[in-house]
Amino acid sequence: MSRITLSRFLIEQQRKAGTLPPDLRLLIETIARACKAISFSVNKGALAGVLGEAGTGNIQGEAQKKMDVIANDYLLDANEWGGNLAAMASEEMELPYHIPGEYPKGDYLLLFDPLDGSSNIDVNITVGTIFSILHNPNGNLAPRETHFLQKGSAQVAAGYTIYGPQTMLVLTFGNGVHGFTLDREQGSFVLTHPDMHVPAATGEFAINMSNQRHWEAPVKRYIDELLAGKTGPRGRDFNMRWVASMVAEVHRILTRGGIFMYPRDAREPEKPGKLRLMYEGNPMAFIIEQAGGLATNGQQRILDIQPTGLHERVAVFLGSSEEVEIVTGYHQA
Ligand code: AHM
Ligand code: MG
Repeated sequence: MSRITLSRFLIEQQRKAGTLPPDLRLLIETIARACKAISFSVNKGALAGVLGEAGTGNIQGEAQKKMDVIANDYLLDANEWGGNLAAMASEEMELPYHIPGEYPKGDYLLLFDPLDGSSNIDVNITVGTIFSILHNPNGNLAPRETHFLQKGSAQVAAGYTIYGPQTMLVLTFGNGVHGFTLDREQGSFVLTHPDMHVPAATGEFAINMSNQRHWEAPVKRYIDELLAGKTGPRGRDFNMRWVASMVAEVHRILTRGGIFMYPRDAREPEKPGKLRLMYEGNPMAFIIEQAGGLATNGQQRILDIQPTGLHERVAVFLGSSEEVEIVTGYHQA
């Protein structure tokens, strides 16, 4: 059978009545094109002079890498003229980016973390791009910030691109999760991982253990039980991985199961965690749920949280359903 490129996959989905509107298909193709450009820059690294610090900070007060800025610009440039968007919002920009007056507008909103895990870029470890697509409740008129503040359950599509040994695009528009590998010779994404599924059971967890002393009691209890191994309450050994790139952790979980956690901690008690709801929590929760896993903030389903700010944080517990249920249950106890 001939290879199914991203374009063919999307066109075939569009033909299945109602599953994928044409303007959403074009938007996904445009995002994929921008991610291809990011992939080539990431791959060139020092050869293209794209490693190191940008010398600027973002709205979260984090130092930006050159590649954070480059990836953000690629996504803005590729998407501003396509006619499918009302506006964009990025982890790297304080305010929404409105489509310049000379271009036609569409009624979608695009949100992204242009280079997730960017602390890894200079040491040649996997990074990624995460994106989320919403309808603009204001139609194709310029949205206000409040129009972005929709629950994750309202997302029409979400995905990520992982820049690892292979570049892959993993996508959902509410119809399962599908993975495409970039064929560099042909310049196209090819369907290699249809219907990705997170196994319900796992023996692998991911958390930054160096923060252990700052965690809340339910998280301490859960991790203590995993670490106790065969002789503890779980009666078996668990293995740990921590890449410090959420995209890499989620991709591993989609491939072989696992649980990923970034809990709230006592270092910044006013913030419910490190990760951002709109750019990381919601799109990854949508993908994980579509693949049969679960995603909560310990209290509730991430996709049910009503956002109150574009850059708000969220505690994240996601992955294999049996484990996410246990740690979420400990928060209710
Ligand atoms: P970033 O979007 O600024 O790269 O930050 C998010 C990243 C996640 O990819 C990863 O899970 C986490 O930060 C790692 O944090 P830590 O350095 O505390 O382990
Ligand atoms: Mg990130």
